[in-house]
Amino acid sequence: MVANTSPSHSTDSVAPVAGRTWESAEPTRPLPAATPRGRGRKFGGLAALGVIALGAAWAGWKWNALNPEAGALPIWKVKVVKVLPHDPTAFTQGLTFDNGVLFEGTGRYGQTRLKKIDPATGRTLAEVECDPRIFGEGIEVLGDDLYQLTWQNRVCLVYDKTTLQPRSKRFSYTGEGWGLTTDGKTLYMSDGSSILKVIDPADFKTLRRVRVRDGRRPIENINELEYVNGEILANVWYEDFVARIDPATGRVLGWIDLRGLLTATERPDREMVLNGIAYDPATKRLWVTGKNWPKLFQVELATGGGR
Ligand SMILES: [Ca+2]
Repeated sequence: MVANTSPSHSTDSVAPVAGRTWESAEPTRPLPAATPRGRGRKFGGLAALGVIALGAAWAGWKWNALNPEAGALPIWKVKVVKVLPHDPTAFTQGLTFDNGVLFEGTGRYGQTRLKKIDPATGRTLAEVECDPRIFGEGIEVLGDDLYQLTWQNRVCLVYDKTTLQPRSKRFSYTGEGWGLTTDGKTLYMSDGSSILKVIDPADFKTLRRVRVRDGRRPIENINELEYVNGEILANVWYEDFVARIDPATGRVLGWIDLRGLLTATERPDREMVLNGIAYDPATKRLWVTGKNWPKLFQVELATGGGR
């Protein structure tokens, strides 16, 4: 299908948010600490070393320390049940299951698409191109609607889940849109920070927020989401570990180790991150994939959660 460029679906009317909002106060994509250059004139050698050490520690804590194996929480390995083909041009931002079909939403301006996939074969059943002015993010099906977040367009588009055609209704929000899932009543949305927002699907108002924490440590860059049996599974940007989160408190209950699903040859680009989790509660099937991955995996958790 052709891209929808009709004025009724324009994203231009969404006004930018003025002022400092609660969301904008969140460190959505913090930059690493600047590398100190040269020798500071105001500091002695020891003081400069201390500043460097503190900066390095902060940067490491922020960026390199998502190391569940060094923590106290249980880690689950997975068993691959089935390997399906996945479109390597799909910059996967959302994956979900509804009524026998996998739904996938992709991102990037001019390349954002929605598709239906046969979970038995990986075959594409239907596909539409979205408005080229949006950068698609997380998707979720609730009732007859398919919700699609956008990265920085600050709008959630709503589609007919059967035809994948856009509806007239849409919602604006502040901040970025990353992942989306549902418990069947409310939506859960991530924005790249450690915050999960609980959203009323009727008006997209935020009902409450929880901060995702492993112990005392906030987990930033929460990405694609999937509600599974009272928990939320969450991709973490650039990580191959999926967090199991208590949606009531944000507490991380454990981690799922998905390292090694693709070989280094199959995954030559650092941006080919794991991003996409879908679950069918009726058959307990769980699928995962990633951005531009050539494969879609049906997996099951290995028993235990031991170390
Ligand atoms: Ca999902």
